[in-house]
Amino acid sequence: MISSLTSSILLFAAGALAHAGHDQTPMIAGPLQGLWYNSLPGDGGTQADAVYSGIATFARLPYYPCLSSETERFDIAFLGAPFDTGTSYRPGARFGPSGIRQGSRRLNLYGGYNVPLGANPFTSELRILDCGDIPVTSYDNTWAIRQIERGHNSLLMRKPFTNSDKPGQSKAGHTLPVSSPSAYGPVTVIHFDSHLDTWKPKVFGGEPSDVAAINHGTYFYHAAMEGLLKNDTNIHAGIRTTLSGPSDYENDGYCGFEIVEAREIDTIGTEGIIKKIRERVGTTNPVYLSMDIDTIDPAFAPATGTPETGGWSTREFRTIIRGLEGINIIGADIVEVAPAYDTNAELTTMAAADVLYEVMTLMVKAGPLSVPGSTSEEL
Ligand SMILES: *[C@@H]1O[C@H](CO)[C@@H](O)[C@H](O)[C@H]1NC(C)=O
Ligand SMILES: [Mn+2]
Repeated sequence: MISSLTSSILLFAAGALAHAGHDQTPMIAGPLQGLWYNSLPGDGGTQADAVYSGIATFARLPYYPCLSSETERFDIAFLGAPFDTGTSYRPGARFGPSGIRQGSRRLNLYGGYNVPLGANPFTSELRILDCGDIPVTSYDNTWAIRQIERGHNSLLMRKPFTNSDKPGQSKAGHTLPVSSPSAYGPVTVIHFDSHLDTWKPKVFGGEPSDVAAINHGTYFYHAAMEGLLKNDTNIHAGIRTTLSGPSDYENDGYCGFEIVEAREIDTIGTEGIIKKIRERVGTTNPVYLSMDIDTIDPAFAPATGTPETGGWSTREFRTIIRGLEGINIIGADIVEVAPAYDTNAELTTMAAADVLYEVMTLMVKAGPLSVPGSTSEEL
């Protein structure tokens, strides 16, 4: 067989060699076990080649296009929503899901054990899938939000794989609180971002139409007005945006949020920030964790829609996320990763993947979710 000795992609037609009459080519039967050489426990159980080869799923987890079947079950699902037509500055986050998958390749290079959290999220009993992406139109934001909402609901309503009397958990887009009345009733939100995202539409240039009023700076305002957030339990952290004026902060409080400024890390450190968040959200409220990659300083994560200098390092952000252990996290997202602005070294997509790895480890350690309205425990 002819093949280049550098990286290449070949196109095969099945049976091509047989038809060409290469009788001397030895036939290899079975699943070609002899070619596989990497079978680390953290490798998703289905792949056995190098982490840099093969088709990218999140952390090389098994892929199933979950929206193609209403019955496919999981315990934790990764689901992309490639969408960037509600953005105010740099577009490009439609490539975020595929970029983060690429940035996640080496997560289980050595097996995936998370040292500071003392757990391996890849070797638990839970069924963890990459469910692919929701099909999202780039031509009509109203339709796009409907697609994202339906995609989320389809996954959220499924019975989990491990324990079928309990609801699933999903990682999805920033839009979950705005678009889906939660299966849990009003939720508590921990929002990591340099921006408030509770802006009234008029502040954020969204006055011309109802469609313009719903954008990446106003969705939490709409979520609060729709009663999707549990007032006085929500918190932003990493904030360092400029404002239209001090009234933006008043409106933010009206929307039910407390604010932790990015610069507070200089005085209270990561521990102080973790303490503030934990005190605000408690351990019993169902918590939705929404993370904008622009929480991290552009020195570490430049590829984002609205970069703001003066942010946390990737290390500091990961430490803060790990500090959320014990909080009742029911879902999480990471948004605003726009890989076209990244460095060749994939700084931003790696940072996003690593942050999700911390959240995934927290979810695995927490085990299956408790059920809203069920026999056990509070909510
Ligand atoms: C949320 O709580 C704050 C503080 O108690 C209050 O000022 C605000 O009006 C409440 N917001 C809503 C939408 O009820
Ligand atoms: Mn932001």
